[in-house]
Amino acid sequence: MAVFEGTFTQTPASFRFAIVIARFNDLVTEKLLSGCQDCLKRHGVDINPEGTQVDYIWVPGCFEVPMVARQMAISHRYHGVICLGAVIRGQTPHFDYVAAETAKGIAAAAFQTGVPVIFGILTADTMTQALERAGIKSNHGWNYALNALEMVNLMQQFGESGSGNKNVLPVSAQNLSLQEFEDVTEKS
Ligand code: INI
Repeated sequence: MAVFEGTFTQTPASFRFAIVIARFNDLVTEKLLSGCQDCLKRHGVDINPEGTQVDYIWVPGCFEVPMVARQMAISHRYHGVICLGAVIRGQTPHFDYVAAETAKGIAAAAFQTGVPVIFGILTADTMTQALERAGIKSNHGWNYALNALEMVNLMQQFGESGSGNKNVLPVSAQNLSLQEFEDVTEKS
């Protein structure tokens, strides 16, 4: 038998990430993004949006994150997808609906596609609490990037030997609908 675990030091330059960021509460989400980029960069990932390793996709709010994250995962252009957002409790039950749907949707995107989709959504009672976790005390964005590096490395270990992550299909099989994706992965 064996022990499998992801490492953080062997992220090939061929690995690609999508970062999906919610604009809502962008005072917080921009800081999460900075932390996330800092971690990726210090692990050797080229974070330049003009480069080949990271694409950035902005959406209105957390509720829209899962739909786009799933689409990015289905496209199979990426080894990992990082979702960043902040849901802050207000005076109404709105928080609960947004937070719950975002969590469920992100989990479904990963589960349906086999691509690591990181839940980088802060939930906080107040803006102060959120800011404390987005750079004032620590920056959870940094940890979300680390989680992504660990997961892409781990999934790589389950890939076919020599061909990298079997979940990342060749260019010819990219941009598929979920049904097309399932057909291709069943055959591969
Ligand atoms: N979106 C967030 O990202 N965070 C929140 O705290 C939030 N609250 O509380 O309302 C929020 N709402 C917007 C939502 O994500 C959608 O963008 C909107 O409902 C349109 O679908």
